[in-house]
Amino acid sequence: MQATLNICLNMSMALARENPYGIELVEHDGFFYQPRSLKDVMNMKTQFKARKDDVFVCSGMKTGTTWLKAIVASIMSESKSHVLKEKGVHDLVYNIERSYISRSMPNANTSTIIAEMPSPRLLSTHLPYSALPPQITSLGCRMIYIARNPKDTFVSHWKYLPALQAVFNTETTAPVSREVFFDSFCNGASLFGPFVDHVLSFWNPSRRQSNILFLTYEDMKADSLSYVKKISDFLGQSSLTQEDIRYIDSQCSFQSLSTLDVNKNGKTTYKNANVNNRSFYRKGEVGDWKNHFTPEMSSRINLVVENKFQEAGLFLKYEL
Ligand code: PAP
Repeated sequence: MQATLNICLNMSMALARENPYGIELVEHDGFFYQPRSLKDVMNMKTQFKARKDDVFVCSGMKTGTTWLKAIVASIMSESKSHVLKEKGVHDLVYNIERSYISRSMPNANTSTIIAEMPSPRLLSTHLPYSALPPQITSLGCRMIYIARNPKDTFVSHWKYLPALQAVFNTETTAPVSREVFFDSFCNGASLFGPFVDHVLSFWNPSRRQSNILFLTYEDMKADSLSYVKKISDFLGQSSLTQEDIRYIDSQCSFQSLSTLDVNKNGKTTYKNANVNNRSFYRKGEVGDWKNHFTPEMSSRINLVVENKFQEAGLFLKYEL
């Protein structure tokens, strides 16, 4: 088994290349990973032991993960949103594909910590559906997926790139131009991309499986209160009062989260000690792409997404 894994990794590494995207990427089973993460992903895929009552926050990069994690953590916590004041949300809802807490703590193994968590565990992943450990799907664990207008996702991703380069300790320090990064993004070569395929990897099963709740950032921004209620029902927390729902909604707003001391001054430990929590809070708006896109960029993304989403019956409510 280990020999097969090594051969696979060696073959994949051979395909790795320094991407204009600014970090090294490698393609595996139709999706792009950072080579070092791919090793974590493949190990985790065979070793992860799911529990039926696990809850997963699922997303591509920069689509609203932080917000959704805050809502899920608040709903599932007895103290409601109080936990948000103590830790950054990425330390409340652990990502399963990273095998260690941080490079400065190589012995703090995420898989051990996750294995010892009490149930129900709140976990997260940026992996596409097809790359999830098979037990997660066979046990029917609850998954909440958040999709976002690819144009705003692109802008958020581009702005986050320096932090991402720090996470991966990349050798590439040269700034990446917006045009080059955009080209790479549209061609599908972005972390956990192609972004369209990532969205569809969850959208398609969500149409037939009640254990997957498919949400969009734009719908949530338009009526966050209803979505907090919807998420709490999905998580079986129907006993929350209207007052609880209102409180959680307000505590998880961009304004509220981004001004908490832990998010202004704290660091996320599970990723890398270099990641400031504030890097997860930039603008938190719908439509910021209009401040950054040329008409050509807008048309190009429309071409990439429109047909594929419509063919899949996915009609997202955002401006193309
Ligand atoms: P990740 O992939 O690194 O986990 P993720 O949380 O998915 O990032 O996305 C970050 C985006 O969510 C940022 O968008 P922006 O760059 O367009 O501003 C961030 O500001 C936004 N965000 C974070 N918290 C909230 C929130 N409470 N409400 C709305 N948007 C939020």
